Amino acid sequence: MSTNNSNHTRFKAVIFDLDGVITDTAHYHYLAWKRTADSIGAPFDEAFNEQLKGVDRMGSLRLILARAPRSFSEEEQLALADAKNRHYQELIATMTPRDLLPGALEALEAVRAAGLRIGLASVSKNAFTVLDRLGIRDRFDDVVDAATIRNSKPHPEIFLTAAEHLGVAPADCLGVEDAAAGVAAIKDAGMVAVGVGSPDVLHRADRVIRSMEEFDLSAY
Ligand code: B16
Ligand code: MG
Repeated sequence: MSTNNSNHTRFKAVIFDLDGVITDTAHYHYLAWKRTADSIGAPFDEAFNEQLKGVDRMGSLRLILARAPRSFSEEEQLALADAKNRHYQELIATMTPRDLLPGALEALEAVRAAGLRIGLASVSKNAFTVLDRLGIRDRFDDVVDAATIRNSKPHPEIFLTAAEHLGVAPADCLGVEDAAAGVAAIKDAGMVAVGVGSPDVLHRADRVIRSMEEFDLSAY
């Protein structure tokens, strides 16, 4: 465990992704999309799911439907997205503070101890519910409301919005992401990117750590 309380950092803010960084809701998204995809005969597995990380709900559905055996009307698409979201909400309703990923809380504490601002950049419209279930909403100076974001990751909009809300220049922000689309969003926002996961997937990240337990503010 190398999470570090050092004040030696050149950054003024850290902006975290939620799914896959703070908690493993990525798995719940997978389960909910898998059931939807199975119901319409569209192929779906963990590898394909990787492409959906950081992509908003309708964008994810479009990627799934591109592999489905028939086309779907707009009305059918909305019904499918709604069914997925209801299933996802059933799954996250069971979450507790025990669902914080190892090292996530320590990372938030280290950033706070170093006197930096803390933001959350999740395109999930369920992010506030998840933060409340985890009991950590008040640890963020700003949580971007996904409903106000027009462009999903990999577009940099959500990270730029978080920086603006925090009153910090993008160049002074460190972004933390588990998805390739999210790392691209951080880099295109002009920030330094920490990837959490595999270097093969997160090749645009400035540094990749295997888990949040390796997060070290003084390493960048
Ligand atoms: P919702 P992030 C993203 O959150 C997920 O990675 C992505 O898989 C999901 O489709 C998206 O949120 C939308 O979520 O359906 O709850 O609005 O990675 O930006 O925290
Ligand atoms: Mg994520």
